[in-house]
Amino acid sequence: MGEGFDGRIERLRERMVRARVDAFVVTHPANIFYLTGFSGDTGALVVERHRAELFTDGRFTIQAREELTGRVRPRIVAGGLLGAVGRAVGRGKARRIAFEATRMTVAERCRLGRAAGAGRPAKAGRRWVAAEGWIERLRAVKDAGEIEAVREAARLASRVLEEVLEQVRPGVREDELAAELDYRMRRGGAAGPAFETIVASGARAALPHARASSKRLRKTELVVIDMGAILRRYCSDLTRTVYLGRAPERIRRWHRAVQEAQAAAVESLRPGVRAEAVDGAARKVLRGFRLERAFVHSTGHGLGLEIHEAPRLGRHQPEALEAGNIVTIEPGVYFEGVGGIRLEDDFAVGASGAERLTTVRQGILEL
Ligand SMILES: [Mn+2]
Repeated sequence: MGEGFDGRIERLRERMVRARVDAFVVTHPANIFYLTGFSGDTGALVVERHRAELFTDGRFTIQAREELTGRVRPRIVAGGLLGAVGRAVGRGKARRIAFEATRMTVAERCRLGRAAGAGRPAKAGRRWVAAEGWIERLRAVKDAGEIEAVREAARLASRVLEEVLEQVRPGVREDELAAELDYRMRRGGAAGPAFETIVASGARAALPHARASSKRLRKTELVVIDMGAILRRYCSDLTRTVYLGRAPERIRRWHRAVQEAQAAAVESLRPGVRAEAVDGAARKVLRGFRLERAFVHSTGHGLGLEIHEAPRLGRHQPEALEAGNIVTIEPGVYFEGVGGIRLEDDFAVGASGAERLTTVRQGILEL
């Protein structure tokens, strides 16, 4: 895939050099996969300036040998993983050792520090550096293989939603539809849904993160369907809102507002634009409809190996977008006791604009 795993580790090393860090203990599974290709759920990667080792246990001996195609060496340990990692870095020459501060519990951090210092006087000058987002920032810029993987995941989710729209009618339960969506995604090759599939109807559609319930759909209700697939390890994320019947003018206006807000945000997508400006573009349109108070979340988020990752398209996000970012654009409006409307598609940011990866039809869906 693209530059390959060793190239990704080299870019992490450039970041380590800038921070004068000698070793980096990587514990977040998605980050370990991104840097090495190892997909086991138990592992710790130690990246030093001139070598990288993946610590895991005996259950993963074969898998590590098969998946580590780059220069990363597997190291099979018995007993506590972080203890072994701590002892190894404690024996080495590394003075400044970074760890993933947002991915480790306080107890794990203590275990690591104790093991590094065990049996010897505290090494003069050793410092633990709390790194935040170093690898996540690399992951935000996708290579061609990653973009293709998300494109396929987006196409699969889109096709499945189009198929299941035929079953969206009064009388069917929310959780039946969610199960049907999940089943068809798996039949289509997905490892599973990228998150718990949302089917929220009637007043429940006002809850942006509602869980599919046993409620049955009824005529003249809004139904928000938010779903995504994990395919070849990459996620997609897609939302459409259905109206059961012929939508009254008020609903049409809300839908038009959300669709125009989405279009304005998509129009603004290009390298160099600030993430908060993309959010602002959607918000401005909704303000024009006097609906800004009904928009209770941010405009979108990056997606890739995880369903929510950098960059975040919300308020107070000054960082600039880059070619290779993949983001959702998903404005919505929500009215307590009435329902809600959200539209969400996935986009790859390219040099001259955005490519839409999701392929479901747009416009108001009256079923
Ligand atoms: Mn989303």
